[in-house]
Amino acid sequence: MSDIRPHLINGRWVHGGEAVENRNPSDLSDLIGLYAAGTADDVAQAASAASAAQPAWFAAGPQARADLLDRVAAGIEARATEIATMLAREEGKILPEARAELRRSAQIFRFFAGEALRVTGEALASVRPGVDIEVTREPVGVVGLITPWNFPAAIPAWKVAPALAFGNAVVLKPAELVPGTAHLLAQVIQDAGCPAGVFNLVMGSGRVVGQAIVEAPEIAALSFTGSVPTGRAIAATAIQRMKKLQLEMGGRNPMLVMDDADLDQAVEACLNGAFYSTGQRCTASSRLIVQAGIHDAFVDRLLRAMLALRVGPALDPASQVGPVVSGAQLEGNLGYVALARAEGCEVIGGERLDGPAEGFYQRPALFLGAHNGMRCAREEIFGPCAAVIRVDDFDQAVTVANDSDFGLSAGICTTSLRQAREFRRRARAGMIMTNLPTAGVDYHVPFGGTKGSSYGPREQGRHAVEFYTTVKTSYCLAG
Ligand code: TXE
Repeated sequence: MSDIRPHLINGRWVHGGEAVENRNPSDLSDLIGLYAAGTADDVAQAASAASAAQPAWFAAGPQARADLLDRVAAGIEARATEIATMLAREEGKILPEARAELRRSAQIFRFFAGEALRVTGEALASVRPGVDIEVTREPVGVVGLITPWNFPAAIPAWKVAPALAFGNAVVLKPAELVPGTAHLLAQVIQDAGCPAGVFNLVMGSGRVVGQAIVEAPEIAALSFTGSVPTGRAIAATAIQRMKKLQLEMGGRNPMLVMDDADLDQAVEACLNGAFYSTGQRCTASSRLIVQAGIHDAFVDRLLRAMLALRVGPALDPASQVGPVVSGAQLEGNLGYVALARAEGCEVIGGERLDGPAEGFYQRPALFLGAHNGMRCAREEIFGPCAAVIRVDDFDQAVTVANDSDFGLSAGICTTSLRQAREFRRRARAGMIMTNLPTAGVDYHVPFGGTKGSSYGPREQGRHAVEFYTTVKTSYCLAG
């Protein structure tokens, strides 16, 4: 029982009855640990503790909140190697990527430490003489945070940090596959002196713990990152309960490679965007829309670079691409590889690979000769697979790019200022990249998309205040 990593509820480490195994996708014989699987009762306790703690946390003022977030940032930095190793071990991301994610998580906490001090309001004269009006921001109360497995540190960080900065209390549920990183993050937050009940961690399944968070009456707002079907299901329940919502879901992000692109730059951007982090990024460049004149040279170069990528264990310094996160995800990816063939693509790569130990290794894949009507080019795969779509000109490229249910990130490789500018205006996506991979964003600016990719206010940067606060308008007749 004591070997089971506990939840953090009301400032205490709480052991649950059930436990789930956390296994390393690079080596299935490596049992990382047993983690408590929460119940609806655990969530009820966490939500009620959060609700009791939240008013004092807001009243403590912005300096106390800024100081805590600063100490959390320092705590993450102090334990960065330990947490990054856990992240690489449980998610399969190679260690340099895991380290970069931890660095970014600390930066996010520091950024929001500053933002705690920068919440602004407005003062206006009323249309009625002698009356003053003040518009101020207040916390929404208790927020429920439901996070995915692909950024086990950074996504919890970019939800927890603004929530706490603006005076909310939190119940966090990490994805089932990656409780270890969240558990270490919870230790850091606890060790930094977070008041009891202000931050709560309940681990476990989406069906039980996630559902209970969505339904808990004390929880006023929900921020979710994950798949489209889960996002839709959460939204349906949350709307019935009038909860504030922020959903970040999938992408099938287009990357245009125009005839005038710098070939080296385009190959590097597409290699990174499509295959780094094993393609498991919602911003991955998974539709490569390539103009006819550069198509063959580009595909030839990209294929050679792709086939040279070293797929291997996350903690092996020689690895450039880690394993797929889970058996179910690998099965899904292999299914899309077979589908791409059945739909008429020439598929290079994509097969399951043997590693030094039993794990979920897959060679990156390109689906050549794809068109935008194919399922293998339209649906989110979330693995190291990219479809290559040949187009004649810029207008066709933009039309194909925008013909998607998603609209998260969109990129263009071109040396033409006119085309780059035109693309920025016409692309229907929340984030536009010129001569850069569609993935890889800064932490101090808004993150989010259009259409099926996102719902509700943007995450990150100064825009995060929209979701994590509510506005109060006060009228005062003096004297
Ligand atoms: O996601 P889920 P999964 C996509 C990607 C991937 C697919 C499945 O295509 O192949 O989703 O991944 C919790 N009520 N993305 O199954 O199920 C769940 O426990 C409340 C894209 O991991 O959406 C986890 O914490 N919560 C994505 C979180 O929701 C529920 C990143 C996400 O899980 C719940 C990850 C419920 N009923 C996957 N059911 C991105 N856009 O970055 C599940 N959860």
